[in-house]
Amino acid sequence: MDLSVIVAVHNEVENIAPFTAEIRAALDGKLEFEIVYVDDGSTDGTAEALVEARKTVPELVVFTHEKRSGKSRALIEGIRRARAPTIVTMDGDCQDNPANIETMWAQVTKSGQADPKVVVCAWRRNRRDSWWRKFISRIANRIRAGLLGDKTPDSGCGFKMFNRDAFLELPRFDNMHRFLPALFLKYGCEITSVDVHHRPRAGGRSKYGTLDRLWVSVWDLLGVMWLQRRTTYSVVKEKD
Ligand SMILES: Nc1nc2c(ncn2[C@@H]2O[C@H](COP(=O)(O)OP(=O)(O)O)[C@@H](O)[C@H]2O)c(=O)[nH]1
Ligand SMILES: [Mg+2]
Repeated sequence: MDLSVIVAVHNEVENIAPFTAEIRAALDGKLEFEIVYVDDGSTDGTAEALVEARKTVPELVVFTHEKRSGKSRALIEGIRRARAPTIVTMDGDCQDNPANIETMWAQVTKSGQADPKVVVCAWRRNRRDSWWRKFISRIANRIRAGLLGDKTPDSGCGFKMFNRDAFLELPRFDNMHRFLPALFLKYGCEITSVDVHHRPRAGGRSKYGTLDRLWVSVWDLLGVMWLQRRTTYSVVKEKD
């Protein structure tokens, strides 16, 4: 298998059928893949919709959390259970376009095969959210880039491709998904961003209040700055 697509969702019932079908259509015949959904304690019938979608999307694997545990935890559990060496994470609200997976795959496999050190981040230049959401997110991205040196213009974007083992080396904590470029860099990976197509939310509602997200991010930022200073990474070679 080449690629595991990981989608963490909370209350996205309307988006399950269209998005799983769209991912399948984008990859079918091009790559060997699976689509791993982690339903994070949804209360709107998301889990049932996923079971239903499995009838027409045989590559779909579904996990559920009994209790809502947050997006990072859901992504971690999905990635841990993924079967392919390369992972792509996507939001489950149909805003990310599965057609862009190919562009990211081309970056990761530039050397002829999937490079475990390459991390590809999506860059939503034409982001289709409210001006307020875009404004707050631009500030958050700039602060992260300035304080962490994460070399990523859209670090908060949930659409990213990377090596599974490289991810499982990283320290794990709630909200880590917003800091992946900074963490990967510290662990010897190389980061690139590619332009992607972004779309308005197809159905359902956004799960985050903007100001509480910003506030939580300040706290997390301090933690990641500490982690950066306390992380040493070295390449180990066995002597002949
Ligand atoms: N697993 C999990 N996923 C979540 C949670 N909150 C949001 N998500 C998912 O994260 C993705 C992006 O969320 P969204 O509300 O659209 O955020 P926005 O795009 O920044 O407005 C969607 O797939 C959501 O279902 C959560 O608590 N747990
Ligand atoms: Mg969204």
